[in-house]
Amino acid sequence: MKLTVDAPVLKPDAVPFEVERIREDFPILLQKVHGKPLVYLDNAASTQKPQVVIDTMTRFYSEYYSNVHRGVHQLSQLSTEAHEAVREKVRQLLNARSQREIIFVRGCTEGINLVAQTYGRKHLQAGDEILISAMEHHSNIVPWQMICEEKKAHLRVAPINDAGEIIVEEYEKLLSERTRLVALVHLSNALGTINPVRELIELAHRRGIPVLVDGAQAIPHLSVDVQELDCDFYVFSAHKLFGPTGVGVLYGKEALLDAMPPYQGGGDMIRSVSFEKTDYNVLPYKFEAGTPDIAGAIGLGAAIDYVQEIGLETISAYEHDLLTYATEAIQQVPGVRLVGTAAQKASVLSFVLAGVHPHDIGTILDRDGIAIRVGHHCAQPVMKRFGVPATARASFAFYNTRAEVDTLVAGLHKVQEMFN
Ligand code: C6P
Repeated sequence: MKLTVDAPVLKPDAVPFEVERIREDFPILLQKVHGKPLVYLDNAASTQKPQVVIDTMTRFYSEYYSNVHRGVHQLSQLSTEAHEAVREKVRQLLNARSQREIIFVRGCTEGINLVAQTYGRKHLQAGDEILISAMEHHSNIVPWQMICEEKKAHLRVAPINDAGEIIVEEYEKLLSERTRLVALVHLSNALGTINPVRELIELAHRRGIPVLVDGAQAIPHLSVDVQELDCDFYVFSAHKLFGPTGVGVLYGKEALLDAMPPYQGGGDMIRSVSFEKTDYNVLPYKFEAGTPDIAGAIGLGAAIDYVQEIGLETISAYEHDLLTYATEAIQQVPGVRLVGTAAQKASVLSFVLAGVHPHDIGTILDRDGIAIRVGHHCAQPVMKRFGVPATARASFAFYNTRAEVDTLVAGLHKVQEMFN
């Protein structure tokens, strides 16, 4: 059976997408690997950086570097302004109501841990439940297991079908009067499934249960509106959005964040400190202890500007076309089985090749300059669900081309010939 994917199509009035022009913005794409032009198809692990992000961070360090929120001197004023301007860019990107709802964290993983250790610690009691899905990344499993263990609460898991879609009726049945929070991935890194998060959130809200959405993979591919989704928390990492490593964002509804205890203690998160008592700072600073990753945040700002200039709808449409092309092309390779065949997918092609271990696929493709990820993708329960120890995963960004897909498919034919 040939799989096709349903997703957005280019609007007739959309600006034509000049991928070759776009590629010139990413210096690393000119690299050769083992003497072959780099074909970078590991974007779900991390994306490459446009020159403007690199330059913006260099300018910060060479022209106005200083700590933030602490100095009256000019450099500190400039760096504080630049840092806080990014908070506003993130607010606009997510369409959050207020900058107070935008917390800078180290990344998606820290954002989820923050919610587990503050909201979870405050609200969970013995016998309570946290509901996740069977397609979560370890980052959206382990923090909940840790807090559940501490509080003697239970982790419940909504099952997925053979295509890699959450079974909504089963999910609904698992929403109980003991459920204190639902945590779901927006776009699966291991399967490519786009979850119907709006619908899943509404089902939880009908029972008064808040929902955290793991947006690690969605943010570079889909236009996200937290007010429209009505999610209670949304997390993502800058490095998957063409920005630097070391910084990410936790969005939370103001009322929830306000009622949560702080995460870490230290500088910046306080209003006043004495040995007897500490008063905490207002949002968002209450959750930002210590010197933040200032350069990282400034780089994220440049990445957001870059992506928004192209437009997330344009990006989604281009990538949908590329994924459709790749999905059809890869199925021409004898012995390929796709893992993750949801009707709604984006940017990820996970597969196995009969008689070949995924690590061999990855190693052989690398010799031809093709970078994919092989392994469990930090989603071991997903591998177990599909009865495979690992998969090979090609993951796309808007700078990838049909010609690169052809190179991947040719590489897979070569692997197939070598092993069979
Ligand atoms: N997935 C991948 O190759 P961090 O590491 O905090 O930036 O992101 C964690 C994370 C959380 N949720 C999802 C759905 C993810 O895909 C990831 C990161 C990478 O698939 C690295 S394991």
